[in-house]
Amino acid sequence: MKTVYNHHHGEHAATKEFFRGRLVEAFEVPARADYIHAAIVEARLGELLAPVDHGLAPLQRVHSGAYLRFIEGAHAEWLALGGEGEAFPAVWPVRSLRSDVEPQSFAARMGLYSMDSGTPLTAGSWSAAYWGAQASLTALDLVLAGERAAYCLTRPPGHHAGADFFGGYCFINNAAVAAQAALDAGRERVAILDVDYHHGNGTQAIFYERADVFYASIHGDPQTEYPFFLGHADEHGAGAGLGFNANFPLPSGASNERWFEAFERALVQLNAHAPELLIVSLGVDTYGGDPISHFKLDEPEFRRIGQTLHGLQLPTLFLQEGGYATEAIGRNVLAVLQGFEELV
Ligand code: OKP
Ligand code: ZN
Repeated sequence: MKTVYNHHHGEHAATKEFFRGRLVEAFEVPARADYIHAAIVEARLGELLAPVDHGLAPLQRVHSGAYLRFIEGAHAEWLALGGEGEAFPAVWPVRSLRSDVEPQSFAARMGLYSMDSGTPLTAGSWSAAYWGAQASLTALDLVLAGERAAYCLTRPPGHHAGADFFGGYCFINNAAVAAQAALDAGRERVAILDVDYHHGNGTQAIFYERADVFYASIHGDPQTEYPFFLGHADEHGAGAGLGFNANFPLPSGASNERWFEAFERALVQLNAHAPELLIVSLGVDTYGGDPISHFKLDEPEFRRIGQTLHGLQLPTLFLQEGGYATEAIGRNVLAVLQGFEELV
């Protein structure tokens, strides 16, 4: 399997993030992608390619122009105001406040365009996220040209980013950008399967009222797990999209048996939609040793995920999302990809 590697990922290098009201060492760090890169090279998974620049247009198909312009210039604005290091939002237009008028204040716009304070915005965030989307599009091109599968190795992740907000370490929703690009290239039915520990609220929201993209996610129950405010089992889609969204929340600490039970149920629904393309939001923070998540998967389970996905017989695009047990992340991702390729 070929990998498209976002060689700009290291430009997004936060040192700190907010956690329980305190600044702590960042979890979403460049070493994550470096470990995956090393594992892929060592295992000779396949060729590594650089992203081809597809420009802003495919990002604008998913994200608002105002949001993209803000993110691109935000860190420079922060510096011009005398800010140092990472910028964080601290005020949000929640219920009863207006989000239809864009204030002039930088602090206000940080809140308008975000969902949490846990996502440090750094000098290189835009570049890393932009090239991550380009890497996703380049990997999609491989699959559209006939490759059975491709892997996009990128960070920061994407699935929490909405049409006009960042959050959950995410700025550009790579899965949504790729799905929309596949539709724009003539595919009619795309499925996104999100196996990250966290619900992909951004991806769900972007396609919630649409019948051309089916979204299914297996994740920690939002009653106790981030992103808390979306990802419940009763969210089935709306309007034309009714029946095109399927959530499988599991309690924190759920056994592997329960995880695979939910996975199989998600695949039954996915197959029923007869997608022409499968996009996998591949988070491996479901690993038992993950520092911020609470499932128990390990290498054999990751290999089984890959094998099972291979059995769907669909052109498949793997996009990297979460996974914060840095030293184990390469091994875990490789297990999925090798399981898919049945190099076992
Ligand atoms: C991104 B992805 C831990 C608090 C949780 C948000 C988690 C975002 C996960 N410091 N912060 O879905 O892996
Ligand atoms: Zn996650």
